[in-house]
Amino acid sequence: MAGALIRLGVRHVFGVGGANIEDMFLAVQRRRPRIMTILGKHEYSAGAAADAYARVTRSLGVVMTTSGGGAMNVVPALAESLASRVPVLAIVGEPPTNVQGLGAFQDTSGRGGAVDAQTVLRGVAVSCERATGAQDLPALVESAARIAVERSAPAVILVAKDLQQAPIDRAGITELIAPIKPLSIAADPTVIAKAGRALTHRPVVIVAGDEVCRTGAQPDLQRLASMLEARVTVTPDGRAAFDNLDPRFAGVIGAMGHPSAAHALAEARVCLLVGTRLPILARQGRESIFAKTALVSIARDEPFITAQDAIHVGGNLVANIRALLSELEDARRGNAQPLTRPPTLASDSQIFVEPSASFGSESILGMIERTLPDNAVVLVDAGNTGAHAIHHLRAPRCGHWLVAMGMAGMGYTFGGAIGAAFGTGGRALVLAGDGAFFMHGLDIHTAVEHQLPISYVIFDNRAHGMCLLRERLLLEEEAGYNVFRPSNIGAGLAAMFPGLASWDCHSLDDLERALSDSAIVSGPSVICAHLPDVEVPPFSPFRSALAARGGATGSVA
Ligand SMILES: Cc1ncc(C[n+]2csc(CCOP(=O)(O)OP(=O)(O)O)c2C)c(N)n1
Repeated sequence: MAGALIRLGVRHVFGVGGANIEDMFLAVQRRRPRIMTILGKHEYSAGAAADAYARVTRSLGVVMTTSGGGAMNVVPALAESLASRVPVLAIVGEPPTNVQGLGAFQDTSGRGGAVDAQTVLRGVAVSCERATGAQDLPALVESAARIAVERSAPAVILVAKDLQQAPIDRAGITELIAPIKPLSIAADPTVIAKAGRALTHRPVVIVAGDEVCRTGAQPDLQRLASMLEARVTVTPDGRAAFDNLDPRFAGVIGAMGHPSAAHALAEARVCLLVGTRLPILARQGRESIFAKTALVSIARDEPFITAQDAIHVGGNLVANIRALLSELEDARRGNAQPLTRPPTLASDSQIFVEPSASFGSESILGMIERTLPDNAVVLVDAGNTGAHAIHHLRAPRCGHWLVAMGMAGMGYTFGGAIGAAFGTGGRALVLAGDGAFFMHGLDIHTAVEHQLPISYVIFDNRAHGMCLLRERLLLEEEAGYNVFRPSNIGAGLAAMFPGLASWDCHSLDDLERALSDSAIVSGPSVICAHLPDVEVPPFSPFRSALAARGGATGSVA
């Protein structure tokens, strides 16, 4: 099985060991440095690492867990991978066959009243196979990997301990037949032609999503935007789909978005969705505009919204953008008169507001942005912190922007950063709230262990900030469970992990010093920003509630 992983091109496997998966861990570790395991502190984080590794390398992520608690802990990570369409292979151990259903330790065989891991994991994967014989195990790994990559989703194999230990006939193992690639379904040329005709109207606004980044379609999107003379907006998780400094860039669309993106959409006659299904956070507040604009979509899956005469070009994104480009080029050549009129590019002054002087999320992110390497991976966690980052921080120009929008599970960034750092070899930046840190932050230990280049910034507002604001602004009654006593996360981590560079910051001066000191740290570092208030982030439900009360933006006492 470890050999099959090597043949598949897998170099890092993430997981947590245990009695029913230890043989598999050993088999992988024996093959170092061709392949190695990275021990996570929780199976959710190991799964998130595999998920982020797959997103940044555009290849397969692998996670391994034991049965029982290990198998159950990986569920939320696979759920994120399924909802966000990320190819992950999970290899999950099971107790020896002869004791399954007979009170075996961590029994998840579904026999004798035991929990059935296959039933549970089927709900968060496109395939979940239980191995029945040792000889077929390498083939099982390869076929599950093929399903995961081709369908861009998680696949699981359950392997009993005795099968992991059984000798097999090596001569009987077949080599991997063909390299595995995502399924590439060519679009119907008549649909491409129809899309081309719809796109002759002006102005066009593009809404670009995360699939653009995941398939490396940015250069093709750039060409498409120029050809259509379109303004480009991005979804919250698709910030790296288009150069944020390009004059065509009109900002983020949806609940955490910018007025400039809403204006570009309102002005458009045609809206072209590229690599997004437009989930609710990407369309919130703009539903009525989408309903009356001609809609063309080009993405693997159909959009969640419908409009009259909407056109969907499904299948392989890059191939389909290229087909559309040549269709548009042909149409342009066939027309003596140019079909387009020059775009009127509105000023982007509404996109990026100058950071305010006070010590708040906006000014902190402004300062961080100036230190961000162009090729960094930015990982944005849930809550107010996520909303602020999505609104205020530019995506690095040739880096990655990861937001676990599938499940929006707090704490994804801590495991995710481990996978991102191994996947790219470059710097990862984690932006997370104190609540997210308390959930999964101890995977910083993994970064310390491997001296990974990860910069953690924890926004400590002593609360589950977003939930507190929901109470105050939307429920209009505070039940008193979302506020925490103060803590010193920076000092705490420095004491806990000898040698870890870590700061507690209470002002912009503190932050400036910490950022400049952290610039020379090659491994992990932590900055905990102690926010004076729970701020109201740029999140439309909160802003609307405030406006309805006639209140100002900022913080709510
Ligand atoms: C795993 C999980 N549980 C619960 C939630 C619901 N939730 C959304 S935001 C939030 C609070 C986030 O607090 P924190 O990480 O401190 O960030 P802040 O909002 O304060 O910036 C919660 C509990 C979630 N998104 N994920």
